[in-house]
Amino acid sequence: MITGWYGIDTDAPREQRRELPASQRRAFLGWAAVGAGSLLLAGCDRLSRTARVPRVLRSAETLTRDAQHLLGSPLGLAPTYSKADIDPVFRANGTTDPADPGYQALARAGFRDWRLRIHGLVEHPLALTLADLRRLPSQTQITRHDCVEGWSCIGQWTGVRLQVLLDRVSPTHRARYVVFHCADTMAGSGDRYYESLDLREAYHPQTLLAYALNGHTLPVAHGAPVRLRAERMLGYKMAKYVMRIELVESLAGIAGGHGGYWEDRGYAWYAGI
Ligand SMILES: Nc1nc2c(c(=O)[nH]1)N[C@H]1C(S)=C(S)[C@@H](COP(=O)(O)O)O[C@H]1N2
Ligand SMILES: [Mo]
Repeated sequence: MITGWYGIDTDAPREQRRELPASQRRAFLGWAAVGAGSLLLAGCDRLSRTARVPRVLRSAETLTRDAQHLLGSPLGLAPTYSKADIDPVFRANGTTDPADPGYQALARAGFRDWRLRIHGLVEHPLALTLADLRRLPSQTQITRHDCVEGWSCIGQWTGVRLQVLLDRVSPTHRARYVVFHCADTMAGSGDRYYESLDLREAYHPQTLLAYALNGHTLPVAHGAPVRLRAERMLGYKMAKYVMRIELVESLAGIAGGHGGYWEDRGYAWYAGI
């Protein structure tokens, strides 16, 4: 386990962490182009600036995103914390026990039969077991989760960088978004939870598919067997119970067309904090 690169623990071989594949290089150039100015943001209460205003107008949302891209440091890393900062109990929110019978059967069998499908606009579609994921280079990070409802929790997440998986499937040049399809249907609507990121956020070095929380197998309440961690985003972006990942050119054809279960109900798609 090597500590310190990006302030993150990782056991990825050094050469893997240094060399940017072409796909990531594209996203990286975006960060590198923006440069200095991050100090301006230091010390602000990030949560109170954004978290209480979920219903951002779509135009204002674009403005927020562009401003953050301009002000962000080249890598735009979310803050990381020490072990002493970890909250003893990580609050669970939204679905905490999916009712879907297929999911429940998978959970009863310890997710042995679960397969993570990665498909859509990719050269090499994949289906991975949990054991496959655990064999890939892992990354551990202690971060703060900010829910739009106004609470936060600090926890330690371990998983595989989404970047590692994307490099294996090779998104085609048409792919622009990564969609996460979840196992749970939401009370009331009966619609399935889903979320999406653009490639820039998907290739971000802190974006993980996490299978452990605070050193333990991810509990069902927090999204077993894997959940997304997109550390620069609000909590609702971090899809739990991920069943398949789809690369698409446009979000228009999926569910309500706004890129996520809550987005289809008026929340901002770009939920950067
Ligand atoms: N599949 C799924 N993912 C989800 C949700 C959900 O209801 N279903 N809730 C979201 C919200 S609003 C938050 S704050 C976080 C909560 O994650 P936690 O239960 O680990 O705290 O998950 C997000 N991801
Ligand atoms: Mo949330």
